[in-house]
Amino acid sequence: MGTVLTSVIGGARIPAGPRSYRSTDPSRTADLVAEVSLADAAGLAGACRAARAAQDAWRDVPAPVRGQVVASIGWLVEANKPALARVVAREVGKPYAEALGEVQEIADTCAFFLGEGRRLYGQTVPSEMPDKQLFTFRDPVGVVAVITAGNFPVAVPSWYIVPALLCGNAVVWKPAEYAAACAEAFYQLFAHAGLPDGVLNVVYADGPETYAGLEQALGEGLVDKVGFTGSTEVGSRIGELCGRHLQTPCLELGGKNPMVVTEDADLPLAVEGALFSGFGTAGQRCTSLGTVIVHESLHGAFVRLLDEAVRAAPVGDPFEDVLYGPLISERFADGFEKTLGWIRDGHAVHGSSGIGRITAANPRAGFAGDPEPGLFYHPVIVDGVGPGDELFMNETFGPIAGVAPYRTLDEAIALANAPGYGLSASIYTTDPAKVFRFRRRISAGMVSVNNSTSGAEAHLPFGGNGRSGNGSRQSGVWVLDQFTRWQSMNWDHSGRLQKAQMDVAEI
Ligand code: UN1
Repeated sequence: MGTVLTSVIGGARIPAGPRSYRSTDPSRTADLVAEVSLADAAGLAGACRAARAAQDAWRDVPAPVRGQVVASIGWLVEANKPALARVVAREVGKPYAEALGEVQEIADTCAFFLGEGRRLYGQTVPSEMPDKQLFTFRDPVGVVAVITAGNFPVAVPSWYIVPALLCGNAVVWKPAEYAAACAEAFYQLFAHAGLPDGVLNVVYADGPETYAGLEQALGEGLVDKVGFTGSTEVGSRIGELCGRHLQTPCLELGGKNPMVVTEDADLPLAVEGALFSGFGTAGQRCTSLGTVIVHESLHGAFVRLLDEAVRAAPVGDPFEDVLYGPLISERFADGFEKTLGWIRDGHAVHGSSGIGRITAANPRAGFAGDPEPGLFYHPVIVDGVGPGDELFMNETFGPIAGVAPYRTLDEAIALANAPGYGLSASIYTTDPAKVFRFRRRISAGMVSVNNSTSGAEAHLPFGGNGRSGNGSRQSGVWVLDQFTRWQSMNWDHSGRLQKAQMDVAEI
């Protein structure tokens, strides 16, 4: 590659610092995709200062005009869809077809918020006094700090950045360093859409420096809203930090997303859904399936069919027609090794010719003889998990799914709620009464009926409860409440001093 990517602050590249990160291709880890210079805490705080300076003018740009900028971003993304998807598939190992879908999600988000520029409605509200009018206005919060993971390296950032900009905020974005090439390609498209300098800043940094920089920026009053997508552990630290500064961040954290299969379900459809939700994207979505909770009458047949489907699923080169590719980076592979360590004796393990890294007989097409096998893992089904197991209770982020049998629907719902996450949940059933009981009693921000736990559309509220977040919702009109604050105004044109609660009009 030769060049080292550096952070963009106030429209200018900052000089490369002493520390850097090498982002490699997870399909062949010897191949460098991007080398990125890591900023320190002061760099992140400096970016927040630049954002603060730029926001003043950006907030005055009329919202419909900001909407036009968002529209331009959407067109640029559409026009560069294959190129951006290739970077995503290469750097984080996502199958190319899924990577195209991910890029489409940015364009969809832009299409939605283009219209919102002309609809950033306030209200006119009647007053209790005559000749007095009340109004509400949405105002930008100011500077938004966005910290994102690399499993959706371009779509998830767009869920924050596009509406934040549309609402008149300036943004400091800290992408995952192991998805730096994706971040750079994404930034280039935004930069060509006519954003003024400093309105979107990109800071490449590692976790500890990001936390320290955020602490400094919050202390100096340079950040007004934090948006974070990542692990529950880091999210709770960020939540604590924001709380000290009286801020409520937007937190989109882990999931242990259950799928309940009732006795009347369409079994092949449920198996197909479990295959996609559990093993698609190598299980590396926050919405990926955690545990399938199957009625005891179908349990044996379900495990057999899922096992067959998983064994038949192609795993390998993300540019081939595969169900999933490698894990995203060494860090994700290390995390998954830990998960595999949780599988204790006493559980029936199905799913493939082995547990762990795929080395011999590597299924990647066209890479034969490659000395570096890549971060490919066998799919694993663990039957008979329950609330006593780490695997049942915690997010795994890898190609693994647990299975637990149940007798009554209420028992299934209790099992589904037991891990205490609350992002997405799915039920396969043909009985509407079960659908509505499940919907009411499950703790989940998103419920699917006869569909995968993953695959939310870009204009529905996205977010979770419990260990999955702090109740904030992204996407659609709901996210406007994250990136704007309501201001009320009363205007008295009576020519007298009318006092609220004291001068109520008589009839
Ligand atoms: C995530 O993994 O952080 O619903 C987001 C889905 C995707 C987004 C997942 N549209 O599966």
